[in-house]
Amino acid sequence: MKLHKMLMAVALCASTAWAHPDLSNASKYVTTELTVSGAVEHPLKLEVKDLRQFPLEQQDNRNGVTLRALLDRAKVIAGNHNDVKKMAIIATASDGYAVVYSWSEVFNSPIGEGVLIFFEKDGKALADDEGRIAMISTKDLRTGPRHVRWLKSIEIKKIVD
Ligand SMILES: Nc1nc2c(c(=O)[nH]1)N[C@H]1C(S)=C(S)[C@@H](COP(=O)(O)O)O[C@H]1N2
Ligand SMILES: [Mo]
Repeated sequence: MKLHKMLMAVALCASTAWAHPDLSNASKYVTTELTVSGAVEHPLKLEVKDLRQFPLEQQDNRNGVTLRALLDRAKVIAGNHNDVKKMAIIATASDGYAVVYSWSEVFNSPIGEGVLIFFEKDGKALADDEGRIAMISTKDLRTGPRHVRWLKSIEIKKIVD
């Protein structure tokens, strides 16, 4: 194999490994607490027992709370009327995986209704491959990419001046 082809093969393997969750080490990534921080009036630190205090939402076989409900509680800080439209919501997992939503997507599009932070599947606590707290956007065309296992934090950030 020529060198550049070999390097390309190595790069491809590496990116594939990064794209897929490292399920063989799942137990070391398990999270039990979720923080909500950034541009909010009330930063939150929530364990599953705290998440249960929110209105429970069931979608398919998952039980949890909507991202909307959490952000309503945390109260996004908007200096002026147009600030929210410049905001991103970043959900990060303990293995470094992260996905982004826009404020408008969550609060002013049908996608928002399906963005679920969940802690039960089929009535049972999440297993180590997701647990104990995870997130999914059930209305995405492909739900794999924004299925965040081992959810650790949600940060709200104004990303445009
Ligand atoms: N924490 C974490 N979650 C993750 C990933 C990851 O690397 N780390 N990979 C994502 C990707 S790219 C896909 S396709 C799905 C694969 O699993 P699923 O199809 O069961 O959702 O997990 C997603 N969730
Ligand atoms: Mo993926």
